[in-house]
Amino acid sequence: MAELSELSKAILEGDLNAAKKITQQLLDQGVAPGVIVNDGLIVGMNEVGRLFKANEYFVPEVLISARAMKGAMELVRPLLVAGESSTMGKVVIGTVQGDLHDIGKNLVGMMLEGAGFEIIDLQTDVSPAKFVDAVKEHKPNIVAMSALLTTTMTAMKSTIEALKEAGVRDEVKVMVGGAPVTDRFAKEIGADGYAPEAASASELAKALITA
Ligand code: B1M
Repeated sequence: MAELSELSKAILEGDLNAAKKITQQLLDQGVAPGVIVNDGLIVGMNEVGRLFKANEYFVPEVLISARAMKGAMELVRPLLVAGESSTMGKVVIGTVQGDLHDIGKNLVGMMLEGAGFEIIDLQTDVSPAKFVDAVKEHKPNIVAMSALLTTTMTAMKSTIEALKEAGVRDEVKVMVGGAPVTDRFAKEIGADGYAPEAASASELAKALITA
């Protein structure tokens, strides 16, 4: 029997093959995809973050762990997104300018997709102008921004300002999230909503489009 703790360990050790194998075993054992993500993958990645902060891990180790996490997430993805099939609405999602962290953003995208939203993923390091262009081109219901750095979360404000300047701010709801982002910060910058993690991001998106 595979254990969630073994999966966390595989992420911590950046062992892609083990991470994929254990994830598949857990799925075969009937462990829910959400439990695999929250109690296995994210637990491992949080430990990576702790070691990184303590200068015990460096960027290469973190990248290898991130690669293992992504590989495992690809196995969970089809199950997370196999939810409602009807289109709830369209979401343009991206990690803000200057920020290359995409694991949380991808997870949020998967949860939204699973909740029935169509996702247009602008990937990482997305400039305010690129968000504006995507809103004009795709006419989404929601713009979803992720930031993992205290130095890049300010780009969320610049993006909202750019949406205003382009005259499209009132055409979309803006939701924000990521480790350094708070509800208070979201209110300060004029976002419509903040979610602390991926599951509540999906609930927030549903609430925003019915508001
Ligand atoms: Co970086 N990094 N990193 N990193 N990294 C953090 C964020 C950090 C906290 C590590 C630390 O010091 N403990 C720190 C930030 C400190 C700060 O700003 N206060 C940091 C730093 C400093 C850096 C660099 C500057 C390091 C350097 O080069 N010296 C550099 C910056 C590069 C850049 O972006 N310009 C850097 C680089 C990297 C890697 C490239 C090596 C790699 C990213 C790989 C990748 O994403 N493809 C990396 C990683 C992996 C991390 C940690 C270890 C893990 C992040 C992660 O994926 N977590 C991270 C430490 C940590 O968070 N524990 C760290 C798992 C993920 C599922 O969680 O992304 O928080 P998270 O997403 C959650 C929620 O936040 C929320 O839902 C998700 C699921 O529950 N959420 C949303 C996220 N977006 C949302 C959007 C929403 C709603 C909810 O609505 C739209």
